[in-house]
Amino acid sequence: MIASHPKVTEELHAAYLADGVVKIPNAVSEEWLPQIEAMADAQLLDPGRWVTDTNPGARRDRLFTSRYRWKSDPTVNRYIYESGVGHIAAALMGSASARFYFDHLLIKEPKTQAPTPWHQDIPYWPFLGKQICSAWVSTSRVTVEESSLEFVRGSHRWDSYFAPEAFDGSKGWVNDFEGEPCPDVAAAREDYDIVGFDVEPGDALFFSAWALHGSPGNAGNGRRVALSTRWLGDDATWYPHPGCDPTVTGEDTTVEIGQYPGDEDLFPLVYKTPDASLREINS
Ligand SMILES: O=C(O)CCC(=O)C(=O)O
Repeated sequence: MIASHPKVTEELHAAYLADGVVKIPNAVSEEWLPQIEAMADAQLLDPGRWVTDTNPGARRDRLFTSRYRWKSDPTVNRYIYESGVGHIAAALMGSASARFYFDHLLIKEPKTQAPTPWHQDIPYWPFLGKQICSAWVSTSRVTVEESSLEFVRGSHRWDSYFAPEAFDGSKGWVNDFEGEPCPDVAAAREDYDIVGFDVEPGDALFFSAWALHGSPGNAGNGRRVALSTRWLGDDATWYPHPGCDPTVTGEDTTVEIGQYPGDEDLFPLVYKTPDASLREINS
């Protein structure tokens, strides 16, 4: 049986399938927001292992990201299991379950010039499958001008797989990928059906890993803190490849290429419908 959730109405589910993105108002209760902000402050002071940073140490004009903290950071760990976003993700993806892949903290200090470049998530990740999504939550009210996200509506259905690009412009693992570069959406916005979402604290943008998205710099005077969590549905399969994120590789798991990633230590099952057996999820 496919997951259902009171916040995922039929209209929202249909919009997710058609557009590749929806906003779920108040997806996350407000108690999480100061905890995420405190975790972000701590990361800026003492960054984790997997960081990108366009302007280290600056209080303005800086895009800082830190990912894969869930095993060591108690706030992120509790958020994954207790915030309920995994359940909503399962319902939107039309899946009976949601396994967790990784967390991604994205901070844009005031007056940050750097946009988050237009990209698809899936080529960065060692998975294939249509039931893979993110839940992006900002701790404060943000408009698109203050760096909320924009999407090319329906791009998750294009069947494209564009080369990943580092958010801070650096060379690195992404360069091992050989393939079609992402189109320059920013240079020809009128050619695309772009939809942007202003958000209130605790709203979540759920979007397919295949959807083309990005965000402008932060023209505002406040820090923008967002936590994006990544979710794997029933049809996800393991697909490590050159140019994908090195946080988790084939050396870390016994899952074989093409198999469902049922590795509890690396990709924990956070939600499943009461009647879903692990056998169903694996088939
Ligand atoms: O927060 C941002 O600027 C970008 C977020 C993003 O690309 C993602 O969560 O996949």
